[in-house]
Amino acid sequence: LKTDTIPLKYGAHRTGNRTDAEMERWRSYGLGQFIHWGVYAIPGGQWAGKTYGGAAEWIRSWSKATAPENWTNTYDNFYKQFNPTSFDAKAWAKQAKQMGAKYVIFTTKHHDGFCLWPSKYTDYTIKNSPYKKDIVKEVVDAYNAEGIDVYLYFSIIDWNHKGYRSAAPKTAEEIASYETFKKFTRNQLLELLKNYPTVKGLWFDGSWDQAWIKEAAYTDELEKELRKVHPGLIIGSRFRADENGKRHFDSNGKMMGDYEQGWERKLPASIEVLKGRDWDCVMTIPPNQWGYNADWKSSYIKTDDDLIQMLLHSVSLNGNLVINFGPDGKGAIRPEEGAIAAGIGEWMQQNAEAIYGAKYAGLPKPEYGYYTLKGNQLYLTVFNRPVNNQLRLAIPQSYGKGIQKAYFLVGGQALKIKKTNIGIDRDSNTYFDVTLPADFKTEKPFVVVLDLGESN
Ligand code: JFZ
Repeated sequence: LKTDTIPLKYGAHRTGNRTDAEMERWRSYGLGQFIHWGVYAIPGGQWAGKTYGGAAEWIRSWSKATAPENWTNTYDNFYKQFNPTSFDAKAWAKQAKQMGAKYVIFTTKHHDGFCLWPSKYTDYTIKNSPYKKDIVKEVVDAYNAEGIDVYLYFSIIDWNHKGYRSAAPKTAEEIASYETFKKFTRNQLLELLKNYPTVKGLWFDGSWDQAWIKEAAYTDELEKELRKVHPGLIIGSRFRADENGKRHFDSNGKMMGDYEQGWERKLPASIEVLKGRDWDCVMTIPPNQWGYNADWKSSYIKTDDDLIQMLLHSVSLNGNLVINFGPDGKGAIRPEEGAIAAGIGEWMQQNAEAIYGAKYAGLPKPEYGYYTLKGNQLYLTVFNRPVNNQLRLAIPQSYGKGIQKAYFLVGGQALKIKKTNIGIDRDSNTYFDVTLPADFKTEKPFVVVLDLGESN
């Protein structure tokens, strides 16, 4: 047994993965939806004829050199025109359900500090916008009604709070001021859990500030408190640092939180790098835009096939893929995003069996696509169809009884299997040739079910 070498007061609260029902449920999701929405959707990446170069939800931090005059002040008054007349939480939830999402992560408060719920602890909330109504509640209720689990995104960065700072406080005055921010943050988090008791977890962001990193005792205590008031709560590794300033993983290399939250717009190359940890990947549709950006033409927009491939990549390595949507200032999800959701949904309606509850198969990645495993069923989702229509699958002799039956997931048509001795004995493999019918035509990735028979 390996023991911790560095004594820590505020390190990981646990060794290894959680084993409770809530976390098991999280593991079975496969696909999720992220929504970034706030007053940044009003400028949508541009203002007064000028275009901001970065991610649209960061536009408030536009550099003075290129921003319109008096920009921060303009931004901080956008809430007075936040009146999303097209917003329909039920329509969003229906669309997410149709796409096949099992959970949603929703921005309650991004870095600008604007709260989409009527927080008691600040005036900078939806309550003081023309819209007035509690958007977080509408979202939680609508998604829950569709059977979709809700996770609340919460930014530690808060550009609107007077006590917020990025650098560690030094003077007594600074320390006192930061104390007000710490109290405020705790109050808001407890308020969210109290107001929306059905939420399954909190998704933290902006926890990289030196001021926050230095607060190991406070954040350790706060995490414990949040878990206590909301049993089963799921929190990723992007919340706090240990007393040595280590984030995600403590000074002994143990993960702080329930799953690895570092897979942002990137995917692990292999199962090895994950070391058995739970993880999910949050993915934008453009290269790096989370909030609504009016200009979708000047960057590559991922297709539904790109995203389905990322989904298979994730699930085949025991992770979930979370696809981000950025509704506009009126609350509408842009038609292009709607089409992508529909495209993924169409595929999921036929093939989700290979996704939900499916896991890493314990085999090397096949050149044709991705394996996922559930019980005795090995699923091969094919993205690269061989020109000779022979899927040659190398199955190690240690891997159960080998392939007993093969058939298309859609339609159930049986496929011919032949054991093929190709005269090389790499890893003691048995080679199975599964024949695809020559007249089988598809423009989409397709799933071949490989039945491994009853396990002994
Ligand atoms: C953060 C935010 O700044 C951004 O606006 C968005 O909300 C996104 C989901 O989260 O951006 C990050 C956070 C972490 C990394 C990169 C961008 N990271 O760990 O590489």
